[in-house]
Amino acid sequence: MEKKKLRIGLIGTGFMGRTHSNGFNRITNFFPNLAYEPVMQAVCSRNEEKVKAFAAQWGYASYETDWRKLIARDDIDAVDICTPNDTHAEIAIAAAKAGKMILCEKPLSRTLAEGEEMVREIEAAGVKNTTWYNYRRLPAVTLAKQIVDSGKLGRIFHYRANFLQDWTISPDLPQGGAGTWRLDVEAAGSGVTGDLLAHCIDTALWINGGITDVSAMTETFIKERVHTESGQVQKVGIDDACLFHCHFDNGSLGLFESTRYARGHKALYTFEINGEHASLRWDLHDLNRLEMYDHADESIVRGWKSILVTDGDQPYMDKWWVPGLSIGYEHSFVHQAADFLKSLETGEPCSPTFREALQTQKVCEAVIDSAKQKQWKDTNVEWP
Ligand code: 4PW
Repeated sequence: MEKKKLRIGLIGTGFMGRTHSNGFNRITNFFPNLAYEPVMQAVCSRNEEKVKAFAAQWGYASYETDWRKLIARDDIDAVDICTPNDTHAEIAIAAAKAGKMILCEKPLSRTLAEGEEMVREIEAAGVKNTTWYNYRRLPAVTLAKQIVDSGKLGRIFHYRANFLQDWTISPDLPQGGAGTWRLDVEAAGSGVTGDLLAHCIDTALWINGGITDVSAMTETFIKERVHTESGQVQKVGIDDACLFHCHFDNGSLGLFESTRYARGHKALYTFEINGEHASLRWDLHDLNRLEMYDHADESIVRGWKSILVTDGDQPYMDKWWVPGLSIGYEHSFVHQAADFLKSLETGEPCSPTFREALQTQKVCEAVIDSAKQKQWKDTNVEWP
């Protein structure tokens, strides 16, 4: 059967441009039953020499140096936004007005107001949309969701998550520009809250449901940095570290921590869920393993068991190798791209939609406000 084509226009050729391109490139070989196939139609970035090389390396048929031109093209069906956060709203809204489907890198936006405008415009245009919260699509994380949904844990009491890094400890690191835009509040919107905790919040909402209110503290350890473009010393506006606790709709308590100042940790994302009958825990550094403690086990063998998620009947694993052989970080993007194509076939939304990603923005904004005002804040999350 001849496949229908989804012609992709990718904007941004940084780290995320590579992960998404790799995702699209691998779909057809590993998900052969999908009715749609991605076509690497065009890639866009301001630097012509770089974008030309990127197009050749990743198999794009053409390139642009102005995103408006890419959006105006008739031969693009879906726009994939991999640019810094300060450009998401403008590009997404223009793409929606041009009738394109949109895939947007996380976080959806810098602020809640920006995200709300995006959701309004995208929903008014009626275009298909999704936000890349890739960690959901790691097989062990999806398995954790399936186990919680099955009711095996019973009533949930606790959800805790960490996302720890150490790459910004040096005061000599500049803010702004390629590579360090995440340190510039103008470009990023926030620090670890939007960049790292947003992942933890997205996974938590998906697995454990709505978050009602939060109490947070943030810290900016390095107060001034040189701006890459102006060369001037500027005040640092981002949160270097953030800790918050919260209530979930289901009555459980949440505890979240993120920092870029945990020496020795590069990208340590972990979560643990404690229920009445069982607990689960997961660690990105051992991403195919899900640990589970089941109180229903016979007492003499009761303990934490380690599930290596590689069997064909576990999530996504019928697509890859044979039981016992692992996949990695990059496959979470392959899975999200494949799920997006599948959603074109079924007509179902591809979660997290912009509206779902907006709920994560609500939590992020409440966290930042709570830390600033030293007060508990309601999130007004609507979940599901
Ligand atoms: O989205 C996050 C990034 O901005 C990532 O998952 C890890 O932390 C890797 O880079 C940053």
